Amino acid sequence: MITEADAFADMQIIAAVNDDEILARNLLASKIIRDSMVDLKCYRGAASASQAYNQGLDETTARIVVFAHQDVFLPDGWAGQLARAIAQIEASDPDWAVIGAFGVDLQGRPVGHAWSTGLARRLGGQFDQPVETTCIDEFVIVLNRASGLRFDPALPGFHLYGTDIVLSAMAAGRKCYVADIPAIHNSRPVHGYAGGYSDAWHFMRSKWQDRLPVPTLTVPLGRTAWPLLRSRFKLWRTRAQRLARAGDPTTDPQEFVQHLAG
Ligand SMILES: [Mn+2]
Repeated sequence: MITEADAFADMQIIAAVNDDEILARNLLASKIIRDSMVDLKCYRGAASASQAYNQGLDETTARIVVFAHQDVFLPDGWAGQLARAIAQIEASDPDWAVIGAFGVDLQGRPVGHAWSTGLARRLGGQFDQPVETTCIDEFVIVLNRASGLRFDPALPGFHLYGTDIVLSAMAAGRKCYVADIPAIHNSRPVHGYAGGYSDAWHFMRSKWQDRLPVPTLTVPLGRTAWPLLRSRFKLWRTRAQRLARAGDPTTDPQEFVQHLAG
């Protein structure tokens, strides 16, 4: 049984940072980091999430490596919830690879527990047992370092690396899970799927062509570019409505924690 103290002792938190104000308001304000219970290493100026995260992996020996966005707030007690989730998973699967807070289950249904400020709503809700997943949201990625997994240095930019690390784990014969480790994603609404997103999507579609179609939390990977075009059109069409509905990401994330209960 892993206690909260054990979890703290062998855990490293890693973040790719490009805005220190957002970092200070969210991740740095989390109790486990504020009280130095777990060490945080920030990587600035990286060309891609993979580059920042692999450097983080190279510079830690911790058993549990948590990759968190700069705009994520980890509520008080979060590490204890993670320790409990790891214990639940290791009771049947000591070789687990990745745990996320939100993702898609084996039937393609969304599963997890989080608050999204960009969507101004809670995603999912409380659940007991961790659920096997085929793809997780990038805002929190927990990696079992013993899995030997790394992020693909060829995946460009800052999108779809949650899907990629899970598909890589599955290709290596390991399982990934979504657990009830709720966090606040103090995000801005998605602006579009052009540019960096499009580059990552095309890379992923080509890399995983033998597994298509692949669900993701944004645009599913398919044999043609049609899903991407359709999603870009839908985002454009709903832009005003989505921006109007979005929460204010400069809010103290502690105010959103109440929405995680129940
Ligand atoms: Mn984010």
